[in-house]
Amino acid sequence: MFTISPTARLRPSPFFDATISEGLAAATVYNRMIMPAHFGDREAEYWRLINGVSMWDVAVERQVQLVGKDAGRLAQILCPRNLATAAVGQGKYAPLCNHRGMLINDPILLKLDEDRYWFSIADSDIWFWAKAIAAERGLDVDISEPDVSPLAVQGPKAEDVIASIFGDWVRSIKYFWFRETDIDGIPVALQRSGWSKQGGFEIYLKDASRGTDLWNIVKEAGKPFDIGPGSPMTPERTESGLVSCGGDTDDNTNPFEVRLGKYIDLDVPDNTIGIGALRRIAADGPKRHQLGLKLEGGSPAPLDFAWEPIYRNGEKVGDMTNCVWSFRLKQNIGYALISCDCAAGDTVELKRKTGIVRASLCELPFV
Ligand code: THG
Repeated sequence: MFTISPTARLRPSPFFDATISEGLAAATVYNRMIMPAHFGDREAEYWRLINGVSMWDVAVERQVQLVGKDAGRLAQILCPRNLATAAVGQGKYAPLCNHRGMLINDPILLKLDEDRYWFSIADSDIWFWAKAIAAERGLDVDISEPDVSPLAVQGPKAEDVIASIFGDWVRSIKYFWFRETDIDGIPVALQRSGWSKQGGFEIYLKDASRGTDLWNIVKEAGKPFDIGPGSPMTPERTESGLVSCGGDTDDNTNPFEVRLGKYIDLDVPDNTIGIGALRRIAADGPKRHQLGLKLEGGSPAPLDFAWEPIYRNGEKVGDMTNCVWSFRLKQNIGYALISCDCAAGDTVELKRKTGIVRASLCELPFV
């Protein structure tokens, strides 16, 4: 259809050459980097994730590193989840909000040391934000982007592939915990994590010059398990109820509306950004919530670039923020960000480009 023109502003991943060799067929842009989207057969890539093992270039999950005496203080100022209990070697899902209590990113926070952290970020410029807040608050912390690029290995056979590379000790790594290690002289951090509910690991490459080497090590170790290239998989993440921050959320979406309230601790210190607003929002009670949508009609019709309005009895009640063909449910499914007056079981109407489509609301996850 078209190609993306290279420019120095658009940083390639260390795995870029490898993904081109694998036959990259489509890409998107995320954190001002190119992110592989698929390799030509979405359905085969989907079933490989569900039944086997898939490897994904997710270097776009860029790291914002905090180092120094006040690194932990800054992490807590940025994040309205209580981080006091995080241990060295532990990762935590750590939604970030602005001063209005609206979501701006949903990183995983890795605590590498008492005074060293990485925010592994979703698609927004948290390094600007972190630097500005640290300067305004006069904190003793250095903020940088380290040479770190995650490679995800996901699916029910991922653990066997990772164990065959690193050893059986990886089997006892707990969810979101990680260890720094190396393989063939390539420095990495290995974490049990990844943006799917099929299980797996992420290998954080710590030397960008070794991207193709690491890709080939995983590819070779995965051969007995029929590994193949893939990417963060919209059908699977939708079936599984994972949130895409910036996709399912906008500038006016708070964490309680998209099922992230369990990661917000209202008793974090008063200097945490957005906590005052979040306490008010929690006290007022939710106005909107996130539900699943099951669309009538058989043909695959994904959401393209924008949210689509949802109506009930002629009145706009919310937006469909995501819509994709589910290979397991064999229907179009999506997410509704919708008035709390609407509940699972209700029928609504979508005004789509193709015309009016009826849909029923359900609880998430679908599977
Ligand atoms: N891996 C790494 N960094 C990332 C992502 C990733 N940064 C951006 C983006 N993805 C962050 N978003 C999420 C969202 C959800 C989860 C992981 C990353 C997730 N959630 C589980 C759930 O919702 O069920 C568990 C969360 C919990 O209970 O702690 O896994 O993929 N490196």
